[in-house]
Amino acid sequence: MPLEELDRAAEQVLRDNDRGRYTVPTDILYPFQWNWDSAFAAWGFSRFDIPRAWVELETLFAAQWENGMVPHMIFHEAALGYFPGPDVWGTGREPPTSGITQPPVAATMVRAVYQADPGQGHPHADRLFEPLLRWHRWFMTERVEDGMVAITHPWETGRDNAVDWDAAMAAVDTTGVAEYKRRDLEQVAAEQRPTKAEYDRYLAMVYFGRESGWDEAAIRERGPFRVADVGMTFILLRACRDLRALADVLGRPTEEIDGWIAKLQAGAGNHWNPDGYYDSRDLRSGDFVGALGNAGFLCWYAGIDNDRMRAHFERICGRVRYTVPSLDPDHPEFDPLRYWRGPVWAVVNALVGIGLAEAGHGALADRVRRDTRALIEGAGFHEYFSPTDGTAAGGGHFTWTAAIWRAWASPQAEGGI
Ligand code: 9WN
Repeated sequence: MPLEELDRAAEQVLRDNDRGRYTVPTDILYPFQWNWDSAFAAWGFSRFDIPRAWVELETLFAAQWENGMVPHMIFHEAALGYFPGPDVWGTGREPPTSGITQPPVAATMVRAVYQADPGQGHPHADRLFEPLLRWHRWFMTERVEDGMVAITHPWETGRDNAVDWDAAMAAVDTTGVAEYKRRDLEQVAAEQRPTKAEYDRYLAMVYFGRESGWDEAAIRERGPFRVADVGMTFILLRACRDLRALADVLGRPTEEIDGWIAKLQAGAGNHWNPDGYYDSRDLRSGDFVGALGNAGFLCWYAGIDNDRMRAHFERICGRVRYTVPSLDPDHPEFDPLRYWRGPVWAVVNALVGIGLAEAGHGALADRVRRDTRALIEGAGFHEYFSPTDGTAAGGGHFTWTAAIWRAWASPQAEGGI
């Protein structure tokens, strides 16, 4: 498809998945609002419909909990395409939501949408500032341990079945998990999705949260799973920097945010695996998980340059046709088509590419952008792609892949935030 037609086609995907005040990631497979998908959708909309971009972000924050948490899913209407639905989560909210969060890219995307037209954006950014601050404060008080972001469920990371969680997941007891019917397997081939053993554990963690009344203290003390995710730490650090920039333009105080930035910056050092790369850590055992992947390569996006990470990145560039694989191809578990254990995801590519460009690694940044463009040109707006040969996988007509095309990968986009 010619490049200008891809711009129009991307816009069409966003329009087709638009449900009025929020956008579904894709029809049927993901029929609700997802937190970080929505923030990326807003960034995509900002390239051709700024008012709609603000609506997307405002709908997301309307579902914020009193404690500041912004849920990972919001069930605006009943839909059969997804399991586990609202009854399984049992959060007792209206509209119903899940009880966990997702990567906090929203502050960064609020800043991006604001920059698309500061005059128009000012009142919106002003209204969203306090909710963003409260969400970040929730992370800092409930979740940040030794400067690293703790997750209580793999779904919080957006990288559901990444190798990072394998060891901690193995310890999760599934005895209370009864039979259930997965809906995802009606849409996508089983070998491209998480396994049943993984799903049993995802559910055991949801049941624990529900039984605790989604009480953070109980989950922290007795929950079955607690891992410090290198991706979440880098994303929150970057988001705090963008929130600080918003505070500046909005004339708000910055001291509290400065304190968070300092804490997370120091915490990034605790993610450094002595084997020479940024890594996640099991907080119950203190062990590094031993997985280098696209989340670790968010260091530049977080404002941290590192020669050894650059050397790893260059090695991986030589190993795959399309960057950035979600797992190091030299890792024994690398699988080019299984979800977050190898495939390329356009959203993470955009963040890695932006970070590389900002750090002055122009050639590597160009490589990531070129590869993302080639994948979408070759296979369309799919959920994810094989880094080996560009095969499209997962769901099609996918919101965030279309959004990334419009906002960053298209030759018409500027390649920054
Ligand atoms: C669980 C919607 C979401 C993304 C995640 C991706 C996948 C859900 C699932 O889809 O997760 O939240 O059922 O697999 O891993 O990053 O937000 O696109």
